[in-house]
Amino acid sequence: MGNDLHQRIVQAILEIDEEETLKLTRGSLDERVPLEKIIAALSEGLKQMGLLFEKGERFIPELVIAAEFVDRAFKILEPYLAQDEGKAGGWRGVKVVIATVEGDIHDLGKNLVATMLSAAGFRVIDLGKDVAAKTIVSKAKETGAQVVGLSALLTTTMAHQEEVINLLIEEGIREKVKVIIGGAPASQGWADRIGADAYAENALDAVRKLKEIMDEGM
Ligand code: B12
Repeated sequence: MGNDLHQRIVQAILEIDEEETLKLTRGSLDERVPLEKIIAALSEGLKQMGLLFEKGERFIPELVIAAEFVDRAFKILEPYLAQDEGKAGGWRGVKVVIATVEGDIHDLGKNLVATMLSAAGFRVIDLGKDVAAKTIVSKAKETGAQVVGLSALLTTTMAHQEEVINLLIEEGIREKVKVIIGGAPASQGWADRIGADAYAENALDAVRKLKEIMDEGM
């Protein structure tokens, strides 16, 4: 994607211009801009909204509206994501329970990760947002999931990622389950500290990392 298109998408989001954002998203697809780049531009727009929000230059209702139409833009990309990754095959049967942790209602990033994992052939069980640790762990047990994916976007909720890992240990199933974490405040350092198996900074990275760790475990 030329810098220009990237910048125009970011700008459209900052101006809370749904029509322009969706038009540019479709236009990028027509121009065969790599999906990774379109996703990066849409995510960057939201990230900059977050920074303006922090500075008091944007407000919650604006954040909500922007998040909703960026979600619609992601939905436009969905069928293409499936095409992109579906060819890889081979991952069918690997079950991933994914959720945004308790107290946290941010789910756009988690949804994107779930979509990309499904497209890559993983069997994704999406528990949604604001999900308690015990629900996540009991669902992992019940479904025999080999992977648990945990999203947290707030510094106040990331501790629940650790809580889930501790509960997996308590329930005696930690060895059977790989844990991958993500979300804005998460990092490789945080993953190491809480004993997660992997950290991914975006949805593509999540697919890559999971394939890697499932390979090692096979
Ligand atoms: C959109 C948004 C919202 C929307 C969420 C809508 C929705 N359905 O998700 C709304 C308006 C509801 C919202 C609410 C709030 N928000 Co908000 N929000 C954002 C914003 C602007 C963008 C997040 C986003 O969707 N990004 C786009 C997606 C695609 O990217 P992503 O989430 O990072 O996901 C990618 C990676 O992180 C990774 N990933 C994500 N999850 C996972 C999971 C796994 C398993 C893996 C492997 C990878 C992975 O892959 C994803 C895809 O590439 C961020 C800013 C930011 N820098 O993130 C603030 C931000 C996260 N919010 C913030 C705050 C403070 C809030 C509120 C507390 C505000 C308030 N006072 O009410 C509430 C919290 C409510 C709650 N209890 O959860 C702060 C958090 C600050 C902090 N340090 O904790 C931020 C950073 C904004 C800021 N700079 O101040 N928010």
